[in-house]
Order: sequence, then C-alpha cells, then structure tokens
Amino acid sequence: MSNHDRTDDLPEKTTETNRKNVLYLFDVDGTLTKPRQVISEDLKSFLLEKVKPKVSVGLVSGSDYVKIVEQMNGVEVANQFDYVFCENGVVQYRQGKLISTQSILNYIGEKTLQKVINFALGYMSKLQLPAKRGNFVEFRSSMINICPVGRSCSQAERDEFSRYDQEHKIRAKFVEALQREFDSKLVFALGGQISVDVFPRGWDKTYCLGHLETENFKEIHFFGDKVMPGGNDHEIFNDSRTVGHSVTSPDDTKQQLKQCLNIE
Ligand code: M1P
Repeated sequence: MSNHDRTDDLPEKTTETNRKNVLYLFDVDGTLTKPRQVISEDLKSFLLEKVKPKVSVGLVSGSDYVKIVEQMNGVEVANQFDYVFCENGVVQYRQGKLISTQSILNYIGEKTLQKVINFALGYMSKLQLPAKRGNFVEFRSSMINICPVGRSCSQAERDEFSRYDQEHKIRAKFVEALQREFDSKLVFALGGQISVDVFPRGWDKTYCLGHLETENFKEIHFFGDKVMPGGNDHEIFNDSRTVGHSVTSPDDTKQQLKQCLNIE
C-alpha cells in the first residue's frame, strides 16, 4: 500500500530511476529487520546490489547509531547507505561520519527532563507486568526512550511484553497519561515493540527531510511499518515531501521494492 491516493501527482512506481534524483528511505525495525534484530543476508544484498545501483538509499530510525549499525550487521554495511538518519534524523551520519546532532537536554532543560523521567518512573512503578527487568529510561541525544518491561529484557521477555501490550494497551494508556501531564511541546510516540519515544514536537522522522532539502531529489520514497496515527512512521509517511509505502515486514518491503523498481 502507498500514500499515493492522497498525492495524485506523485507516482507510486519510480518511473525514471536515477541515483541522483530519487531517494529510497527506509525505517529499520519491522521494515528492513524484525524488531531489534539483524538484517537478513538476502535483504542486505538485495538492497545494496539491486536497489542501490538504481536509486540513492537511506535509513531513518528512532534508534541511535550503535543500534542501527548492529542491525545492519556492522559499520561496513551501514556506511554503504547514502544517508543514515539516527534518532529520527536529529543525529545524522554519512559514510560513518557524524554530520550533525541536537540535544533534547539543551532544548527542554534539566527541570522538564526530570519532570518527565520522574512521572514516567512513578507511572511504571505501579504497573504489574509479566516481567520487569532493567534500563527503564534510556537517555539519547535527541530523545528519551521509556520502556515498561526494561530494555535489558531478553528476546522472549520482549515478545511476551509485546503480546501483553497488544491485549492490555499498556503503552497506549501510558502515552495518554503522559500527554495529559505534559504540554504539547513534547511528543510521546510508540517506539517499536516495547517502548515509548519522547521528543520535542517536530523531532519525528520528518526532521530528516530538512537535511535533504539541498540535495534536490525529485522523489523521496519512504518505506515504514508504523504508519498508523501514534506510530513513529506516521508523520513522514503522510508528509507531502514523500511518497509513502506502508509495509508489513522485511519480506513485504522486498516485494514492494521489486514492483517499484521493476526488479526480478
Ligand atoms: O523501531 C525503532 C524503535 O526501536 C526501538 O523500539 P523497541 O525497543 O520498543 O522495539 C527503540 O530504539 C525505539 O526508540 C525506536 O523508535
């Protein structure tokens, strides 16, 4: 599915492929990899050997650089993408070099930051879940990631929380409580499977599009799985500067790429 319907002037398929004027931008978790897992050898080769010769390629994720590199199975692979936008593009890398970064701490200040962290820890302390582990608040350059099960959970505990969350709407209710407590300068978005990302309004994935303004792409295609309202791909998927493609898994991403670029 694509957001083509809302933008009749933008083609769903890339008609004239050209590395210089077409960019394909990919979310990572759920789009190129299973949540927090490493990209498959098959999809990696497909992207770098079949897609990249036709169009420029970039990554945009809520995760930080270290995690993106891990999920691309190493820095050599990550560096082959023309753009690596970490933390929604607030932290930007090209060919392994840090190009720009911003700080949520400078932006909102220590006092507000602590209010958010204290409220979140208080709220989470009252939750009874199938499991609770460690690292409930992860501080990043551009965002705070809050995780009720704790980011140090195992893969099995992550999957268990995800199922429990789908049934009991733990994170959705948490987001509502955060939104009631804090003003609209902050956004609370469902991160991936187990967490909530907190960042200043405007620092969602559309942030990276600002970095691309001077690159003069004729088309920017975005592929993501969390395109529903409240999902962290929603804004960029619906942005008028992109042709959005909604995918359901890494396999679906590959199928859609084959169609868009007429690759066998
Ligand atoms: O998909 C990107 C998200 O990946 C992680 O989410 P989770 O651990 O909840 O699956 C986090 O890094 C999150 O910040 C990020 O948006």
